[in-house]
Amino acid sequence: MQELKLYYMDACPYCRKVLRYMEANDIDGVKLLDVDADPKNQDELMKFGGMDQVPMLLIDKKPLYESDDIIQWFEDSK
Ligand SMILES: N[C@@H](CCC(=O)N[C@@H](CS)C(=O)NCC(=O)O)C(=O)O
Repeated sequence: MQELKLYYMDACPYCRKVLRYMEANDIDGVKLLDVDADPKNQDELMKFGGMDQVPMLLIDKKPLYESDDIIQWFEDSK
């Protein structure tokens, strides 16, 4: 089973789009990490992704940016 973590911010419309998609499609098993709520999450975003942009889905320590690509990845994983 893959380890999945979504780095996001509440105020980010692209993040909300991904979160809405996940809710509508009953996708669970993804750890949600708010980068504004905890500086540790922001540090991890930079450590694993290298780019200060959310949303970022970390798939077994591999970063995937771009909300549309993240949604497509979930679609392909169905
Ligand atoms: N095209 C990207 C846009 C993501 C984006 O612009 N995210 C903003 C927050 S809403 C961000 O992280 N901005 C910080 C930055 O670009 O440095 C997507 O669809 O995921």
